[in-house]
Parts: sequence; C-alpha cells; structure tokens
Amino acid sequence: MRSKYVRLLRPIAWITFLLPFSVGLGLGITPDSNLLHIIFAFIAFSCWMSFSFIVNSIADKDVDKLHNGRSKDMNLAYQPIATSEITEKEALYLSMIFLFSSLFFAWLINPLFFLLILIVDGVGYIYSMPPTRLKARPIGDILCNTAAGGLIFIAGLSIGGANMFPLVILGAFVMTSIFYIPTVVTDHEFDKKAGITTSAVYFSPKKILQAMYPLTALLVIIALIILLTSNLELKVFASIVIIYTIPSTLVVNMNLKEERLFIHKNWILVPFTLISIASVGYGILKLFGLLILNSY
Ligand code: DMA
Ligand code: MG
Repeated sequence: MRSKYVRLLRPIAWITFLLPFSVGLGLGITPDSNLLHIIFAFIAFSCWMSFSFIVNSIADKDVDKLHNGRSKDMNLAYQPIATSEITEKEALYLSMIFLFSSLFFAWLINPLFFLLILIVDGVGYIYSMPPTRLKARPIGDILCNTAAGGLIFIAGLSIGGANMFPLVILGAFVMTSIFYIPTVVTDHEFDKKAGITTSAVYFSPKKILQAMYPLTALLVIIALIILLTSNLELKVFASIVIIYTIPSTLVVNMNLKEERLFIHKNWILVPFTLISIASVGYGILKLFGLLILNSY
C-alpha cells in the first residue's frame, strides 16, 4: 500500500485541478516570463492541493470509513486519518505548513497570484470544514469546485499575463462546472449512504447530469465567439474545447444506468494528465521562443 503521507495528500486526485492550472499557465506564458515563477507556481499549487486534501480528510474521517473504493483515486477507507495512522493533530499541523507555504510561494510570483491562492485556500477550507461544509450542500459543492477551477486557471494565466480576456476566463469557469458534474454523480451512491446531501443526492443523478447540456451549449457559444474574434493561439484552444466537451457531455449522459454512472476514473485522469503535460510543454516552448503563434 502507498505511504500514509501519499494517501493523506492524494496527488492523483490533484490532476482534476492541474488541468485548469496548466492550461492557464500554457496560455499565459510569453517569451518574457520568468522560469522561476513557473517553478514557484507549481510549488504553490501543490501546497494548496495538499492543504485542501488534508482538511478534507480531517472533515471526512467518519464518512470515509464507509467507502468501498469505487470510482476514486483511492479507497477512501484507507485514508490515514480514517485508519488512525496519522492523528488529527498531526494532520492539522501539516495542513498549516502547506497553507503558509502555498501563500509564501504565491507571494514570490505576483500580487494577483497571491490573492487567488489565498482565495482558493479559503475555498478548500469552506468546502470541507464545518460550519460551512459546502460539499454537503446542494449547489454549494458545484460552486466551490467551479470557483476553485476557474480561479486557479486565472492564477495560471497571471504567471505570464497573456490572454487574460474576460471571455476566456468565463469559458474556464463554465468548463470546470461541466466537468465537475460527472464526478459528483460517480460519488452519488457513497455520498447518499454517508448522508451527505451533494447536488447529485439532492437533485438525482439524472437531473444533475442533464444540467451539463445547457452549460455545454453556453460553453460552445463562448468558444465560437473566441474562435471568431481572437488570436491564433486562442482559436486553437477554443477548437479543442469544443471538440472535447460536446462528446464528453453526450457520452457521460449516455452512460448513466439507473442511478449509477459507468465511467472509469481513467477517462478523466488520462486525458486530463495528457492535456496538462501538453499545455505546460507548450508554455515552455513559448518561454524559450521555440514556438510563436502570436506576437507579444
Ligand atoms: C475532495 O472532496 C477534496 C477536494 C479538496 C476537492 P470530496 O470529499 O468531495 O471528495 P472525496 O470523496 O474524493 O474525498
Ligand atoms: Mg473527502
């Protein structure tokens, strides 16, 4: 079994937020960007994720014991706080170290990046922890994840500062909400059993998955406007968004049987990892002046 600290931090689950962060970073970088800022940004990102997942496992310790391993990066019953391998106090100390480290490294980058990391740290906290514990409130869960995905995208963009257009940012928020919805449905059975009223438990899996349709329509409109009005880099980006999102929405809705969504976790993890690597690679090529789609 993986080390207790890996099970506490859950790096595989970070991939869901690595995607908006990396795409933002890739789009934002220019040949004038600072390589050190990019490295600090990844450290700040990792510390934010570590903080958020630690407070999540503290807040979820009683419900995680009920998990059966389905549709997750790990069987949550093996989370080290649930198994008592790590005490709540040790976890709290660790979470504070990660919180301060995320802010410290963010502060080295730029004021906007710092402010955004401060906010997403706050979102990570109110999502999991009482008294707010928004993950257990219908719509609250979707809003938190949408906010976190959209804001970390802006943080990624701000490192280099290119392409910071309202429509691009709005697209990132809408896209995050679309891709978050299936994950709350795969958790439905477990959340229901654990008595957590997520959006999927409250509205039913079928209804909440149908919400992906109007959101996808909105995203396609945004992407088409970007496609018609923007630079070559954003045109390519908008095309990929359309090509990826429409089939995803259809496939997800077709794979709901009764109340169960039959989607293997690798359908999210593998493409998200590949797109993240491609985006960062693209950003690095721009940084070294090896690939220029736009003139900065
Ligand atoms: C996962 O939240 C944690 C973060 C920080 C997004 P969750 O408790 O809703 O999911 P899981 O059941 O995977 O811990
Ligand atoms: Mg949890």
